[in-house]
Amino acid sequence: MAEHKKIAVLSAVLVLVVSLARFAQAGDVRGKVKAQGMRSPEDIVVYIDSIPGKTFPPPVLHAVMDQVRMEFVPHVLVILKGTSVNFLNDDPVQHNVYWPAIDNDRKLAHNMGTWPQGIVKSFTFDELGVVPLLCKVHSEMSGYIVVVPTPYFAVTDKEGNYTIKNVPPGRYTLKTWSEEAKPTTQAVTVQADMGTRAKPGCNCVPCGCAMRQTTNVDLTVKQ
Ligand SMILES: [Cu+2]
Repeated sequence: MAEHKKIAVLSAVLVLVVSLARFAQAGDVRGKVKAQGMRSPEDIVVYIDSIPGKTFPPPVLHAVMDQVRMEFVPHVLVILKGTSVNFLNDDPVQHNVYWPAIDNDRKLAHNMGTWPQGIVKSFTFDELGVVPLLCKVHSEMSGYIVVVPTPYFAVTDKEGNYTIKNVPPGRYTLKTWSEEAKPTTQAVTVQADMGTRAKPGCNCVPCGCAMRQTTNVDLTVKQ
């Protein structure tokens, strides 16, 4: 083959590969978590476990854990490792924030201090695991921060529904964490969708909705 023809063929292949990569877009992983023997399927963390060879820069925006009406809000906050959390106090009384351990490691215990309404204190979570939040002023208060290794996570709603958005095609390990149930693990494959699910009436350039697909994974957790 003449040199210029080879170059032309290679260029065509390259254009095709680039276009395919553009079409193999991320999809959503969603489903329902059944909570056996538990009061509620709410506040269960569902996340994709560490992906070999992949690291994720933490978000610039801080996550927020509020204290309002004598409760940690949200009750369960899930974040990517390295994320900073702003701790707020929205009550007219002083609150404290401390954790006695991270993933049962007492060396990672920390006391953020006690402060009045309107003050914000930040902490960056560089260790993976479950951070049980407590308040030294109000012993009945409790909340959780769950630090996970990927940005692909969700927390279930009251009915146990969850949606993990924008997961690139690949094979992953889906994990759950909940205050009451034992952790579970489940393999999941997110397939590249080449545009076979166009919505009726959708002009898919440039909206791209046809490339989006949903992988359904229902889970069961037990105490
Ligand atoms: Cu308090």
